This record gives sequence, C-alpha cells and structure tokens, in this order.
Amino acid sequence: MRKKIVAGNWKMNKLSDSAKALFEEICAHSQQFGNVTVMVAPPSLYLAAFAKSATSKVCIGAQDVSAHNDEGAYTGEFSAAMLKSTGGRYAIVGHSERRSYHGETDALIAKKIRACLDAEINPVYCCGESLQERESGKHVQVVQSQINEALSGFSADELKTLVIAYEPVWAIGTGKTATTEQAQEMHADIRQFVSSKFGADFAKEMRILYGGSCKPSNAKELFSQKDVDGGLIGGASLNADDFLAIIKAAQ
Ligand code: 3PY
Repeated sequence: MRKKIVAGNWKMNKLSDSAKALFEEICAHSQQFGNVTVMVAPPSLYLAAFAKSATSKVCIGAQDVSAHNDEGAYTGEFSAAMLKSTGGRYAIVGHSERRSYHGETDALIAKKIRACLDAEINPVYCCGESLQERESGKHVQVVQSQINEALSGFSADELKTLVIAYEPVWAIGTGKTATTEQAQEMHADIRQFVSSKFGADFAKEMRILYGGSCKPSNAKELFSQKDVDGGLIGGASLNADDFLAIIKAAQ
C-alpha cells in the first residue's frame, strides 16, 4: 500500500507575513492529516524558517535545487546539502516552468536528482507533455523519453526515495485538468515503463503524483485512481481551505 503524498508548490507567491500565516494555518491542522504525507514547498527564502517551525506531520521541500553539491562560486544557488541542513526533506526538480523559463534539460535534471540523493533529500521529479505533444498523440513517447534520460544513470536501489510527478504542461496554471482516465492512463504507463527499467518491485512501491490544476472539486476522483498516489498542487495550495480539502481527499 503506497502512502499518499499531497505537496504544495507555492511557486513565486506570497510575501513573508502572508506566507507565514498560511504555513501556520496548515500546521495547525496537521493532526487531521492521517496517513497522508504533506509537503509544502514555499519560495526558498522562507525554507529555513518554515523547516524550524514545521510540525512533524508537515515536511518542507524546495521548488528546485542546484545540480552542484560542493560549496563554491554558484551565485544564486543553494545545494541539496544546504536544504538538508535546514531541515528540508524534499526537492522538486524538473518542473515544466524550470524547463521552459530556465532551459532545464533532463541531463541537468539528472544531475539535480543525483545531488538530492547524495544529500539524502527526496527528489520529486516532474515530467509531462505539452498540448501539441498530447494532440499529436506523442504524450506517452515524450514522457517516457524524459524519464529515460533523467533516470538512466541510476540503479533501483539509489532511487528508492524518488517520487515522480506527472504534470501535463497544458494543465498547469490553465484551469484545465487531465480527466481521471487520462491521468490514470499516463500514471499506469509511467509505472509500467519504470518497471521495465528498474523492476516490478521497485515500480510497485514508487509514488506517482498528479499535478496540473488539481483542486478540491477534482482531487478525490483523481486520487481514487489505482496509480495516482497524491498530487503536486499549484494554485490551490495557496489557499488553506483548498489545500486542506485536497489533503482530506487523499485520506
Ligand atoms: C500546478 O498545479 O499548476 C503545478 O504546476 C504544480 O506543480
């Protein structure tokens, strides 16, 4: 039985006071999270303070991390080891906004996954196709090739803490959500593909989250799908009531 994860990706939202208030409100409800792993990924400026004040039921994650784990001249970056030293547990890598605005490739993302694993940070690897790729029927091929490139340098043993987030790019920030059938179909395909690379036992245990306009009204149905192990939540994670309702839907 895979434990569900609900992760909030706050992206570049909220000034310090309102970020703190939102985080405190989420933490105040943590007794109600049951068996769901809840992760919050605030803007990185707030990470250390949040990690210090988080309850044991709320994990802190970064929205991105450097591919370098050695200290040095990497202006603007922070390492997975630094994240770990503040109490962070997860790092999102390969989000489509990092791919499109910062030109991140799966080769670079593979290095970020390596940096996370070396520092004992759980990587949340994002993959997903564009609208054009979906409409031309190439979505399965595109996602498989992303995963293939990002994960091929690793053994199953190394990737034990990996989480995959399937986020169709056409559903990110657009209000469009994949139908439950589309989500389940892709998740099942991802699990099958991972199984062919790393073995059935590994694939059976690996969590695959759905991301892309997941909200209270569609979360329960999405999370009830056999291969959907929770969600990576964008806009709806910025509102405590919505985020808490999504956590409830995962229980
Ligand atoms: C979204 O739901 O918009 C996301 O990008 C989550 O990462």
